[in-house]
Amino acid sequence: MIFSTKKLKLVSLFLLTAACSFGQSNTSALLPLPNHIEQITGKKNFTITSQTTVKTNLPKQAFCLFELQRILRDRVGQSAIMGGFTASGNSLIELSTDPGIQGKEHYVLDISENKISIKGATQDALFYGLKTLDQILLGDVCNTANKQITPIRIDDEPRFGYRALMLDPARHFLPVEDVKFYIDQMAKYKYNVLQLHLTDDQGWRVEIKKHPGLTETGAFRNPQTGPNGPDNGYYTQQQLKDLIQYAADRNVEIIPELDIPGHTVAVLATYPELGCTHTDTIQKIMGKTVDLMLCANNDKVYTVYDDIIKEIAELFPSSKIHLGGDEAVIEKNWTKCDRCQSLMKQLGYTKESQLMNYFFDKILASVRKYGKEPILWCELDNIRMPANEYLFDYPKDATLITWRAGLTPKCIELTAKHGNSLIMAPGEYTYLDYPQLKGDLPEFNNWGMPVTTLETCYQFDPGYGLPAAQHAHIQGICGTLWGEAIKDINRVTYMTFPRGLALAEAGWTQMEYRDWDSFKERMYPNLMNLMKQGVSIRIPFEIVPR
Ligand code: TNX
Repeated sequence: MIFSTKKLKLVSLFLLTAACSFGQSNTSALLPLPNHIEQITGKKNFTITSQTTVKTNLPKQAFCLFELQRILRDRVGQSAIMGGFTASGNSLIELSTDPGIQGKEHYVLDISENKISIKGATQDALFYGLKTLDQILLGDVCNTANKQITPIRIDDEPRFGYRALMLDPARHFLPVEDVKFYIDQMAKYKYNVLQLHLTDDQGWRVEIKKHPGLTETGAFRNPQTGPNGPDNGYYTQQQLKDLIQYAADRNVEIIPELDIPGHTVAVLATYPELGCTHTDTIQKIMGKTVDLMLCANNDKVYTVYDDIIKEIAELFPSSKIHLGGDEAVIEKNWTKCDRCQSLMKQLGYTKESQLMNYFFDKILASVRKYGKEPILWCELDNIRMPANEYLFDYPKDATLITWRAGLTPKCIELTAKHGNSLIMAPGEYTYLDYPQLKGDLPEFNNWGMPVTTLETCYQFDPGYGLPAAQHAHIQGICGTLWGEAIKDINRVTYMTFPRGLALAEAGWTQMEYRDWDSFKERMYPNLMNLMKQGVSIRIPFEIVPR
């Protein structure tokens, strides 16, 4: 084929730009993409030497200082001298809090010939500056190999303050060490919340000192398989304290979830008397998700849960407790229960679903009494309502999470109207238990679930394309990894990555900077890094050009 001169010029221009954009550089592995990057050209590189000194106003034991040393050791095989407050020199790393920088997670990373400066108002912000530095070193392999870093200035803060992943050790138990391993991966991508789904039909996974029966019975659905199988096990309060601190060091807050009034077989297996009048004698078998519920008109439900919420509130420093509220099959429980029916009459209710208000009024009173705020799954009860009418009776202090496929636009609209905060976990984009590709490992294709590909995940805009004023109440995102088919940590990470990278960018990066092609490029070094660090991930073969 013969090109015209004009065409040739175009082709060479294309080849030149392609060579530049495919060339490995200091931005090749930045993920989530920072919101402001300034390349500084024409200046000399920073060199890491045996004389590189750290200037800091942080206390000696600050986690960020250990993290800085770890990064230097792992990426360039060098540790820096801890010079403290007055350090100086021509290879200086300054890692200091600076109250002048607005925003809890806002960091400024400035690399010049003689100095790397990482500043932010909090240690959380500094931690993110370090994570970005780590990715600069990961991406710019040739310079890193020479212990060099090219000058750059990154001034970055997240689009959303709530960037969560959810684990479900209730369905299949995950030992503490595995949860820590997961938190390590979350921290690399600037996630800051781990929602722990601690109770469900399949298991009760948290020690409650006043009710030891909950774990004695509820944590071992298959006792003959040993104490630590995927079906068995629970976290002691001491283990959770340690886990909470481990997460906090990495700027991850753990939010506990106790799912009620449905998803409660593990409680009912221990205390059958907490169910409805007609379910007392049903044998409670933990294993499957079933329709049983706690009774709405049973004082013992409220006293036992007050005890539980008290201990949970004392244990978890988070200001929030998630109380579930999803998939309550009212017609098989409260509709048939003598006690619930008489309560309805007494209160003058016409629909059983109104008992949800009564139930959560009582439960949320305990949550507030112990100084916490509730989170609930957003259920718009369109099944029992006339078409296009939605029941919305949530109290204002409840943060809701939208999840049901198709209902998110309605959840956004109703929460805005009623003044509730909202977290985005729409099934279409953020369900990490859905298979990543049709025919991908059959065990993940149970229930004929919909497929959520990496590209679909990446298309997720947590603002749902709305103007900022209409989504100001959206706090952030949550990727949910339900555990029915997820039996161990390798499966957990396989289902999370690389889709968790796409969601991390959805939570952090402004839409105007997000781009699928750029994401794919930046993903590769990160996948290699995860694999090198022993994380089982899924390689997205379907997006590799053939
Ligand atoms: C729905 S999402 C559930 C979970 C299941 C999940 C499976 C939500 C609030 N409830 O109990 O594990 O679907 O995808």
